Amino acid sequence: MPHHASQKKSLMPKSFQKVSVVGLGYIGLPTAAVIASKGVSVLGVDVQPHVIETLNAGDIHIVEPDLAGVLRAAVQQGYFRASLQPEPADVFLIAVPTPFKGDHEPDVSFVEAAARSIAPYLQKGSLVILESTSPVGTTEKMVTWLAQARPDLSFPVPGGAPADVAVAYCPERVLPGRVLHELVANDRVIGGMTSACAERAIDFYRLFVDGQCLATAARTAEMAKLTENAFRDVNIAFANELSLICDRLDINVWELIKLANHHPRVNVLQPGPGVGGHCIAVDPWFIVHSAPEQAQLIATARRVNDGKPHAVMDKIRQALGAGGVGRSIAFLGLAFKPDIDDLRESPALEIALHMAQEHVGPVYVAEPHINALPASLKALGHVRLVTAQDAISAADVVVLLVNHSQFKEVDPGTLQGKALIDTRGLWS
Ligand code: SAJ
Repeated sequence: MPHHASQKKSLMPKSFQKVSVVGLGYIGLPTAAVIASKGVSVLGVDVQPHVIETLNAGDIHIVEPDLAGVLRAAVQQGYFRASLQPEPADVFLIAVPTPFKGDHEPDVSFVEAAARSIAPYLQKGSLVILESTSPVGTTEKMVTWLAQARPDLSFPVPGGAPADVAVAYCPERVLPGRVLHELVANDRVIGGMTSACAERAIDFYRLFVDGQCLATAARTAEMAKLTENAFRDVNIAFANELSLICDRLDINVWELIKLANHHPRVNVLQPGPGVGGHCIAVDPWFIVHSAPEQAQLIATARRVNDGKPHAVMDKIRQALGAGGVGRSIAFLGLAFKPDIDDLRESPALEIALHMAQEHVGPVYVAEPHINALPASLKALGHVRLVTAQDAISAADVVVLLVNHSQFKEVDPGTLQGKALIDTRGLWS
């Protein structure tokens, strides 16, 4: 280990000298890299061999500004290493996916598998932190799984006595595209199984967080994360519903919102083609699933936002008209939000794919952040990935799905005579 590295290490509290991050995705990997950049020895654990190989070679498998440099430095200086197998550590931080299955039922099986995989390596004094967005009660379940696997150790119960292992829930709050900055700058909600667990976890987060660390109970912290994303979802649903109402009443929704937002206590968000990504369109269902009778508004907001792509598709069908067979469509943008390359759970992709499946005429797609069409679109045969200008020139109907900065530079003159559906208000 280089000389300056061991100097840094000596500044670390003794109890946090080795950290294991389980799950090296959009949250786990940046978190592991930032902790390693502080001179702490980090082992990243993941179930995918190609992820382990990529990271140990000093490369990254996800797109996030500035992450590549931080990770590469950590690997070169010997502070970060990836493995398929957990090892003993002082802190275990779990950041695995929590999707939903079937009828929006949360699937915490990855959390269970991660907890069982680290259980053999726990010892007196270990700290286990869950960061995955989880239904309320998951941290308590995790304690049960750990305790089953390790009857030789004591684990905390809410309000109970001190235990051998400390357990806390600490949700991530970072915005894709700004992760490295927000990981350090954002305030953190830190929910301990007991207040001693919360204090221990706060000592740990202090290693790399500049924002406030706010102590609470694990259940409250679980709900806080779900609340934040449900709040945004409900507010976007309000904007999306307004856009439908304004279509019916022949009012420009963008102008309307701008005007309403001049009120000192009104801040309406922006309508769009629907809500995408892997958080806001998923997490509110965790609340609905745990309290279906009470969570009426949250469930309705989800349905409003999930319904928006269908309303956009109806508009496209109308614009194509009865003689739509030979007409051409341009879709501008496939990502789930502006200026990123992430197509996961993207309403733009959903709309482009559905329409391309039912439309026999030419379909042009402009998405400046990708080099090749997703397989689902490519397989159709009549869809081409082109520049925005080429797509507009070739199309009868132009559908703007994502407000990428690049699309702002489109010459409005080239839109003349085209049927225009602007789902983001970029040209309205
Ligand atoms: N959207 C609109 N109108 C708006 C704002 C957003 O239609 O006015 C759409 C976007 O286009 C996108 C979707 O909503 O399709 C979600 O985008 P986003 O930027 O609101 O959020 P995410 O999914 O990138 O990140 C969110 C953030 N949560 C909140 O802002 C409350 C982030 O802080 C979380 O860490 C992240 O979810 C997460 O991982 O949970």
